[in-house]
Amino acid sequence: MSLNLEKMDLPPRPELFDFHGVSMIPCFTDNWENYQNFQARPDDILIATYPKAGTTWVSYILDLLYFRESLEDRQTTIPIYERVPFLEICVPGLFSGKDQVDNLTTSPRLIKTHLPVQFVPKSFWEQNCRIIYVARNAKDNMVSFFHFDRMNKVEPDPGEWSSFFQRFLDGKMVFGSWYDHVNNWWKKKESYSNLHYMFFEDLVENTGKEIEKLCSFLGLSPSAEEVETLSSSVQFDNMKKDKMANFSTTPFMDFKISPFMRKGLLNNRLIQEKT
Ligand code: PPS
Repeated sequence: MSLNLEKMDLPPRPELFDFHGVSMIPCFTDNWENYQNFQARPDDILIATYPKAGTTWVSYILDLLYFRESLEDRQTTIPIYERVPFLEICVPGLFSGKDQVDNLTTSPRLIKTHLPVQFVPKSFWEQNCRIIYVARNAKDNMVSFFHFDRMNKVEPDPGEWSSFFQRFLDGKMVFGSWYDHVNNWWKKKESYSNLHYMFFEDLVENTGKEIEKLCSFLGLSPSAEEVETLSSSVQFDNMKKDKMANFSTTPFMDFKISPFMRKGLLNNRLIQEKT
């Protein structure tokens, strides 16, 4: 089933509820049974993050690494959220990320998730799939999440900054506590070796080096020139103006309130340097 967002009749903003100890909203739990039974393939690549930690950026890099040469119009005609489907998302009767993944014809399949590690369908572990986890510092992650919840009409109402800030500290966010998320994924590295844990800040500071590390994990060996070209095509300004990467094609995001790609800066580090 392809994603027909034009037909989407927007419901009121959802409320958070507790789901097996994690705050969630229905569009990520409605399809729980189905996506828990997802059948991964050994060459599937899962891109996992806490929301707003660089999912789109890493998805875009991987998509270019695998498909830039072979599928040239892919980058100009298919939005990134269809190239790299969001496994757990579902609007019953309209679309499901799991169906989108099942219908992918490309290989490897690139799959996005924000699930905390304990919610990842077991088949990914059984198939020993490659998993890339991206973590972002709490402050920038929280600020990005706040502006995202303001502009994304299918997220809970963020309210005022002060109450949002407290909720973030309390872990009452969609997909739960930032701390539990980054920490439990970090611990998973001890028992699961096919997990590449990377940091948003490193990607900002030295994109080429992080792409090289990614390639080494993925068993790819692009030339230095290819890495350089890729690194410049995925810089913030390029992605921000790319309609297929900046989410401007989604009707439930109000870009008059905030763009999806706001800053892409190391706010935290800039502040630290000034003080
Ligand atoms: S989502 O909705 O959870 O999938 O969002 P996600 O893609 O994880 O995170 C969005 C933030 O990542 C920033 N971003 C980038 N920063 C720098 N360079 C590049 N190329 C880039 N691509 C995405 C994006 O701007 C969001 O951060 P903020 O701070 O809100 O700008």
